Amino acid sequence: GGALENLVVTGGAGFIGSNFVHWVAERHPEVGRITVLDKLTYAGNPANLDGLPEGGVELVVGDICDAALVDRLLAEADACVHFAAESHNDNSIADPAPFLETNVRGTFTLLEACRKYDVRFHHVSTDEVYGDLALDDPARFTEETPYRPSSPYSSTKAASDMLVRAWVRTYGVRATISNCSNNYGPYQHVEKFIPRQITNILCGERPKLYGDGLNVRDWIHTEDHSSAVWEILTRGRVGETYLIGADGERSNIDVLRAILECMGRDTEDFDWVRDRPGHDRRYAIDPTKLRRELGWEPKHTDFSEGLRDTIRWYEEHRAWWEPAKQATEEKYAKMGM
Ligand code: NAD
Ligand code: TDX
Repeated sequence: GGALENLVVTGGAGFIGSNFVHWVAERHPEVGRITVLDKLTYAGNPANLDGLPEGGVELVVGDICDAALVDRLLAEADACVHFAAESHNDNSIADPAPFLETNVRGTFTLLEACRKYDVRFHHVSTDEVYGDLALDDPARFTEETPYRPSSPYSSTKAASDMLVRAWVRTYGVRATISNCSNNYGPYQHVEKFIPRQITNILCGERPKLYGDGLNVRDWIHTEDHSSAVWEILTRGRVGETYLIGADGERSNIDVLRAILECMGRDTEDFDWVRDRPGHDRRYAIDPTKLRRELGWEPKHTDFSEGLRDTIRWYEEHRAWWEPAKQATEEKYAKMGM
């Protein structure tokens, strides 16, 4: 395809989107301009975009459901990478409405503008669209696995994936989709599992483990997610779906004990709390297609090292996460979690 002179990144002030903007701005100066479109919900923070190379990145504060704004930004874009979403399962159980709005109607609004201006579109999605696997099932998810989402969050992500596929087939929109496993790394909101436990310990609170703690997540460092999205955006085949994962399956209790150990705490020093309703048991990604077709390889293959660096990042960035901590824990307290 043509040069990427103007890249629009939705949700670029959130966890994965901001990591992606840093990754691109630092490694691909040939991308002339990056326009971040972000509503700055509770999950978005303009500070996530601090420290970027001068001049190349502009933050537009706005909603992906605002058709006039989206039309104006995409009229000038070569490509759009779509990270913006309501992203947290527990919030979707407490109040699903914003998930329908942002994840479904927001994606529809972007697709309509990409259709109008023939903008290359990359849709960032999740492995959760495939539902869950049993702990003893040797299978992993592939691009052929049927959709079977469990939560309000994952069902709205599944719906958005379906819209993208339909816009490709019906209107010839030049789009790709990626479904990635659980990310960890810097700038992740304190509502999510790993940052919540690290910051609980740093606040003198006990970590909180749901259910029996045996649920399995397939962890990938967010920097490896960024490199995979870049490969798909620049070299992937239009109309295709690529699964992104880095062979990082681990039970929640193992991850929690690794955090406790790394922070010099007793590995039993945590609370068991009530389980998430509908809690998916296990996710696992088979990333063969991405590796074979695009030659992608993860760099962060040592989970304990990635976890140690992440713990250090939260230790050194208290001012970044402290303002969100109390409100997050109040939300959890209301849910009994
Ligand atoms: P996040 O919640 O940290 O960030 C989401 C960002 O989107 C925030 O900056 C928020 O302000 C913005 N946003 C929300 N609604 C918006 C709207 N209506 N208009 C404009 N901006 C809006 O989420 P994240 O964890 O960085 O996830 C990013 C994407 O990656 C999501 O699409 C998510 O489904 C997907 N994903 C996440 C993971 C994970 O482990 N976190 C794994 C796979 C896929
Ligand atoms: O305090 C907690 N205790 C706990 O045991 C929290 C917050 C979570 N958990 C468990 C639930 C999950 O089994 O840890 C696991 C991970 O939980 P989350 O961080 O909420 O992630 P998950 O529900 O797996 O979804 C994440 O990965 C897929 C992202 O939030 C999604 O956006 C992404 O699509």
